[in-house]
Amino acid sequence: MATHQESRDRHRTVTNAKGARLKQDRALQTQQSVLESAAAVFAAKGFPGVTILDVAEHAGLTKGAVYFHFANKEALAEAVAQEFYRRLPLIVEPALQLGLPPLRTVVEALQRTADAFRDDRVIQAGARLQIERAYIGATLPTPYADFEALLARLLTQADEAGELRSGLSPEAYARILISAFFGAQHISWVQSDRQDLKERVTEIVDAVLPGHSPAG
Ligand code: LUB
Repeated sequence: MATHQESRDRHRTVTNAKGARLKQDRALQTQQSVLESAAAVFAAKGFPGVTILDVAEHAGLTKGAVYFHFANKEALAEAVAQEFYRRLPLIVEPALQLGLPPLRTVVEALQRTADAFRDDRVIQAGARLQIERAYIGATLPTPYADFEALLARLLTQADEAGELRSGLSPEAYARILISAFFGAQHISWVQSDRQDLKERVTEIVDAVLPGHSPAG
């Protein structure tokens, strides 16, 4: 059921541009809060077990308020997955600005991503929704491809700087790192709610990229 506020949002006569903008800002804030709540409950319970009522209660809204912004649970899953893929490069971006040598940049990017998997519900939900994609009647983005391409780009720079020690291609390193990262975050989720993920990622980069630290 729509609240009175939403009915007003929908049917109000626009009296001036500022008022309209404030309404729009509030609607966007509510939509964002519904998305964050959906992420929290998807991350905790998984797509099949979640109801729109769970999302509404988590957000402190009515079911109608959730339906005002998202047509159904599938639309919510799609929006959360899209936000997951919007955020991944934003998490890596600051690591690229540090002016580190290419291989150290890769390590920094993976460590920041590990922190986000530990702390960010949208990231956790995105990973869980992708493993549950067969049960979701919506089109989720293709998993792994973008992050693998991002790693391959950084590793190509490392290769050009002579930092890759073995004869493996940057693309092979990217495949190995994404496989290891994905496995580590999954096992760490199951075993410790990802509390030990950063240590696991440090182990991975030390083993796979022994040249990443000056001492290595
Ligand atoms: C990332 C997942 C989980 C890969 O890129 C993706 O599609 C990913 C989907 O389940 O982790 C590692 C960053």
